[in-house]
Amino acid sequence: MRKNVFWLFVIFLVIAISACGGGPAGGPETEGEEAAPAEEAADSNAEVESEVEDAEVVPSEPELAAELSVYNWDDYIDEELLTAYEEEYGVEIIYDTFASNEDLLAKLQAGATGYDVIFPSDYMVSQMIELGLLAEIDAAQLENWGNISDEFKDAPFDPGNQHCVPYQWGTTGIGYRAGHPFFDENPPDSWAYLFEPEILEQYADEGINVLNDQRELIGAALLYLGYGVNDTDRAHLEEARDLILTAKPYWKTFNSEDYDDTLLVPDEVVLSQGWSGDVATAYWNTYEDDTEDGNWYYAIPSEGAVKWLDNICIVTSSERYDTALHFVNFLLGAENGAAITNYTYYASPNEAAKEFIYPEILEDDSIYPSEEVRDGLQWLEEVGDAIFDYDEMWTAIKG
Ligand code: SPD
Repeated sequence: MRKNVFWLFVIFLVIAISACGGGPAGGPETEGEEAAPAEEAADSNAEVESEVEDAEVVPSEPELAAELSVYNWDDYIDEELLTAYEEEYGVEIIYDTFASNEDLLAKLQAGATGYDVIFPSDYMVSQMIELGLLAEIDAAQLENWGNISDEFKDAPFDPGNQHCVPYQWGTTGIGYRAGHPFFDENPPDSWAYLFEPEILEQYADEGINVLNDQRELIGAALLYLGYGVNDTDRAHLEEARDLILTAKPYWKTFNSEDYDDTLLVPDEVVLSQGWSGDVATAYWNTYEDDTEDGNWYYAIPSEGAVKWLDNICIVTSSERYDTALHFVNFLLGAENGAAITNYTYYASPNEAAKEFIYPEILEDDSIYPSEEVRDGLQWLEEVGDAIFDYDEMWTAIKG
């Protein structure tokens, strides 16, 4: 009788152990179910059986979650691409937009969860890495990684692309209304056209917009004053703040979100600090076949300007990491990279995409400036604790 109880106990134990080894991983419930790594089996037969089960369930594509939450700059992707991904892979994309790197950071720092894929710029990537907000990736393992030009890999803000991959790049300059009598005579090739009252007086009543972006606007003021865009000297930052406060009464709007569509195209302003692709969008959205021209031109000021690279990253708190990575790889496809640029008019770091990008975009030197021009531009970098001074100046500027 005692022997029977012993064997019953052994049978119970074997069943219990094999039940543990063959079950699904206890991963987040939103990610697709994945096979768990084989537990150590009670005997060699159980081990072989467990391996066979695993071999049968490992999919050639990762199993994808039902949803993916993507948080991007406003108007920064052809939404048909999102639909294409949804239809091809059965993943519903929850899409939301932000207006600046600082808004994105504030949202994540405020504890927003649920975002999977985000698109911060260069300097913000390093800040977010330090804050532990970005998940690690192995970019080299992505099937489409080879499409990205070497020029944009391994940037100082994310050595070895351990967290992000390049998305789009561009410059920050001045957009101005073509055919305007003052600009016909005086193309605005200096930040003076944004900051000098005696110049601003010539067209302020027709509307001027500046980017609602603290690093970009303070950076432009620093350049005009002869300093670098990453200056951390408090006295220089105060000078930049004062220059901005003097010019501010001449400005109509602070808008970096939808200024191309709401201000430039409908002629609500005649001059705007702007990002290359947004001004190009305004140009092409006002293009007339008979004149073979659009209404908005772009200039890079002689004192220098910012060049920037936006990136695709996965947030640390993502519960759908495999799906996020799958989506990142999808965006790096050659034709998908081209679809993004053909929609946004920003330059693509995707070399393989060039074959599919419209020639008029590739030939437009306001979108793809010459190497010589690019060499004269500056990257925005993280400024360490001086960010508190920048914040203080920004509060005074916006107050
Ligand atoms: N409309 C989309 C604009 C995206 C621009 N990103 C620019 C970042 C520059 N610091």
